[in-house]
Amino acid sequence: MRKPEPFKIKMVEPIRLIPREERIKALERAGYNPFSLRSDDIFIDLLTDSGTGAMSDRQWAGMMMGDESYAGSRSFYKLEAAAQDIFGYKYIIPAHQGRGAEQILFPQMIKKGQDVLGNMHFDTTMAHIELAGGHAVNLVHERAFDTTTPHPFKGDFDLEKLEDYIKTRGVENIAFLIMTITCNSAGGQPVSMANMRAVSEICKKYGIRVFIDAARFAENAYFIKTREEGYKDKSIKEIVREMFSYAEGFTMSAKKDAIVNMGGLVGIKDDEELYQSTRSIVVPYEGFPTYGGLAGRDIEALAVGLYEGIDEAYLEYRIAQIEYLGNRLIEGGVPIQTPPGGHAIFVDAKKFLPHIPYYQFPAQALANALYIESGIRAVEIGSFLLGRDPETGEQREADMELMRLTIPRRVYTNSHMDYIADSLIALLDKASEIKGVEIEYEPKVLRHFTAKLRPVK
Ligand code: P71
Repeated sequence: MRKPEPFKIKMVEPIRLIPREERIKALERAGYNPFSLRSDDIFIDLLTDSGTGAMSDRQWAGMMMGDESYAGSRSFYKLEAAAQDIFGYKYIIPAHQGRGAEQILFPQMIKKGQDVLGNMHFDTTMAHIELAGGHAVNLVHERAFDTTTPHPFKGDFDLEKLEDYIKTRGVENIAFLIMTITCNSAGGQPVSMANMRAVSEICKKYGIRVFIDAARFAENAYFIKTREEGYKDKSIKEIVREMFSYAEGFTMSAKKDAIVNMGGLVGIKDDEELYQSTRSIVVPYEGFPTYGGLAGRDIEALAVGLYEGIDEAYLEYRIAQIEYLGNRLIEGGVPIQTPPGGHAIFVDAKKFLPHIPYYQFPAQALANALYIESGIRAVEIGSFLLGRDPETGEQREADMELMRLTIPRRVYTNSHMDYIADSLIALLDKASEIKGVEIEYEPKVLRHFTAKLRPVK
């Protein structure tokens, strides 16, 4: 029997589906880029799971207890104790969000021209690596790109590729390695404990430092518990502790698995020198090291949210909801990355719209069609997001053209999931009428946020 949500609803936020004619106009005004839509024009918002979760009554109560002291805030010490307890790291520094954490840690560790190895870097992470003069190298296993064949850990590194790369490129040209758990860009796919352990052993052998991009660490831990041999009787906390034992530090967007609307963290296991230098860099960029760009009340909510995010009953509900949507889509014949990921369903737009080439951004075209069809906002994770080669200016072709249906935490019910599935299944019949899009205007860095597009004639 399927279990219901492990919470009841205390407050609601009305949403409204505006008429189709208005949706057509709203999308035109937005330059055919869902990022530029106004939220009032959206019925169900699946742009991101980042900062869009619903906080609990306990988190809201915590907000009232926030200590707004500029330095030495009581709320900071509560957060520090929670993070030390969960991750087993000595040093914790708050930041305003994930990219704030990246911005204070990465430039210290990258020399110009060095590579940063990863399974698959997320776009803001890649941008911060490139801004610091480095190159982001993806070493995820090939099977991640085959959306139709399921595998329990599609976020895994290809260990052979990793070791070959280190040998040919030379250790001196590698700044560090970062494991993104779960692997967002591959479809919210988890990395197995065995893979994390092996990556860490390879890096130890060559003297390469290992970090974690911890945005969705709790969802990754739940997948290890339910899919990997030897972990079913371990608690989520025990699994998290082991995962983090394979790295020496992490950056974390707390807007995902810690279920807050704003926040981030840097964690450092025991390297006092790195901690001291990070503490001094955080001051000019984010603020005093006990608040890191956050209000005291945000820090209280984060301290509570870290524990709620690793609660097993919550994680069971969370992963089951994504799976429910995924299974409905599979039954309806919609091509998706299989198995369903931890935070989103990734629709394979190359398969959904085989007539649209990568340079006309099939997943963007599909997201636009879905908005017109039913007021749902999804997001493109493909060539449009990947952007141009910084050296040649050529449009890069992504390995996958995906449309992400990202599910906010504790926000929508399964009847919303049914509406999403019905809408996309209905679009299958109209797929051949959907046209590609081309760029009218684009900024240089992270263009997908503000670019303007138009449908191809
Ligand atoms: C996501 C986001 C947030 C986002 C980014 C771009 C467009 C729309 C929404 C952010 C991540 C992430 C990983 C693995 C670091 C960040 C940056 N993801 N690592 O997936 O997924 O964190 O947003 O707090 O700065 O929608 P930040």
